[in-house]
Amino acid sequence: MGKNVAEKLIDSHLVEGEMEVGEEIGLEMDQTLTQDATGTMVMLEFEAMGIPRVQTELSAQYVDHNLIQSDFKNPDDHLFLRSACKKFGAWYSRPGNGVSHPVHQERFGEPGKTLIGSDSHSPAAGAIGMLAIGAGGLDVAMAMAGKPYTINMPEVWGVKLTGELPDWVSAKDVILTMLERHDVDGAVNQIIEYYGPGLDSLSCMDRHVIANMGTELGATSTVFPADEEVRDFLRRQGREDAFREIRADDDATYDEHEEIDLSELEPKIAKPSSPGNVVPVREVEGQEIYQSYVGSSANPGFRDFASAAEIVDGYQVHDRVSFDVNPTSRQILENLMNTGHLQMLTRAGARIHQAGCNGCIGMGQAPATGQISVRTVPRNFPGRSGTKEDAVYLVSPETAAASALTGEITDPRDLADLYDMEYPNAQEPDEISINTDQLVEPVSEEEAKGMELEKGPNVVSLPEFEELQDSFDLPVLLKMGDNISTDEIMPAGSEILPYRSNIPKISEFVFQQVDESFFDRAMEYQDNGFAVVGGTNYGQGSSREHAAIAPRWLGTRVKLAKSYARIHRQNLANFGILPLLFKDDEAYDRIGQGDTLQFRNLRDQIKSGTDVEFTNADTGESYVAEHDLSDRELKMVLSGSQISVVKEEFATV
Ligand code: MIC
Repeated sequence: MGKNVAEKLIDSHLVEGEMEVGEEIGLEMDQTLTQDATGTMVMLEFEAMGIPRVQTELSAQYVDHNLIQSDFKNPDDHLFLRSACKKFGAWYSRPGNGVSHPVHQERFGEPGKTLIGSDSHSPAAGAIGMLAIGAGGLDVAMAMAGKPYTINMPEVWGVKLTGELPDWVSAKDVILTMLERHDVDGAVNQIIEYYGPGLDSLSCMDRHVIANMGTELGATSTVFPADEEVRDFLRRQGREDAFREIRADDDATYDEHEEIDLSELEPKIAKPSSPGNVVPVREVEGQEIYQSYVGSSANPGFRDFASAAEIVDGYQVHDRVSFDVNPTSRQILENLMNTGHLQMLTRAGARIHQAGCNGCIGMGQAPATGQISVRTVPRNFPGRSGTKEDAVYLVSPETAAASALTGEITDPRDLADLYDMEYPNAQEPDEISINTDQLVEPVSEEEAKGMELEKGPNVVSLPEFEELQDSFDLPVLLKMGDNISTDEIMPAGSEILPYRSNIPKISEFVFQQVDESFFDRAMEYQDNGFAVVGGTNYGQGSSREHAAIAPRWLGTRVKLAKSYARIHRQNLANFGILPLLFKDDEAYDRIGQGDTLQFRNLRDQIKSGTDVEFTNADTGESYVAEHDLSDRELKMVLSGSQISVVKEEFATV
């Protein structure tokens, strides 16, 4: 039987298990991607494993998140990462060189290869026919050590694209349409594969937009075929040699199927505060905005900036609007300079920031209180912008630029009437300027011998976690609803991100968005432990393992939820928190914040089956929850963390 692209990629890297939907499979990982906000922890974990050099074909470390240097913390981390790259044999992309996902696609992406990244948007590389998966840092450290990455074999969901996008509508509107149809958990345990004639009009960076935000649908990954467009992309990057055609066989089938006629799409917008809260721009137009933001890994292409530039060219943005432009990379900045687009932006009033993630993760550029910010970024979870009462709307660059001009949410199609403007349809030039100067090559193993890791005072070693106890009385310290994101569990922002290398310190901010008293309450129970309750899709969003490590350090032993987001569930297991599932909604309804849950004989219960019985000491009721841990995951939970398991394994080699 014929294979689709996802199946071909999986098959060629399968080292454990069978390609049966739901079965645990092990995949060999050719490449790893780490960024600074998660990478410091990855390097500390890699160090803890005691392996001298990375075992992958290629590992690259980017510094793109923690760029503001308001004191020693972020620069300490940068130097630590530089030294770790030299010692362990990874590429180092210097601060200001650009956002990991697009830079990786341009410089190192290779059709047919696998990539695991400690950033949830790593699937963006699926744009050029790679199988790229986001994961927690520890899983990436394991891949750097040459270990296969384990997932449950996902379903493959084929999305056939037909037609061509109308003027003023672009790739962001395609993925927002998917989110409008399927919401933030619509593709859990699925790989989305786009195919069909509609692909011809989507460049590789357009595909990157769609693959990047497949994460917002909860997908394990997104893939596109490696076709002539991919060859051309690699040629422009001076790397045509890396091209290899990968297409679905003619008789390939999909587990799920869907069709999008691109010519029927219109500008879309995701309202606060969920990427799934999508409506046509028309429905919310006319509302006054404070900020228009262009950039991030969700709209990283030359065309995204050039389109915005051509829209504002010759005009001034509205005097109320902060028009923040975050170039993707030094290379794109250089190309925008060469073509004159940068000047169009600056003349129109754009505030040009250094190449990086910046405000996308609240590292600067926070909006004014309660004011609308339209952004081309991938997510708008509450408070992520750095402003607690924020109102972030996700849009295409066209909608962002149109709104910057008018000072209100504007459907870009109206520019034709309002400004007598033709659709710019900007495209990347055929010959581009290539700049690799800020990518530092790994040094040889010989040279790396004797090199030391440069650990400033901000880099604190990982705490050790004790094994799972057999009996617990755990108070429910917090009960939450559905779709709680990792931004709510472990917030980002310029104040908190610099503590990513310091678990005890960053733990002070856990659940700060949800309940400001959480940290103080948690400290009372740190030794005896506590439980936390959530609804469906618990832990959606980022791959940050800090959303598991910090709650664990505070004393979380058990989480109970209706369902978990894939990466967060794995991070919980990696750090010894037992992720239990409610068997029915009634138990969720009957457990209240403050109740004490009594677990007895817990180790035996989880070893001998999937059911876990426990009692509510306050009501006397008993419930049965379940776990879906594999034997491998069970070991981690029982021994307190995956690190203990790995240490034991390496000690016996
Ligand atoms: C994000 O977009 O949420 C982040 C910041 O890139 C995260 C990684 C992190 O928390 O460091 C992600 O997507 O995984």
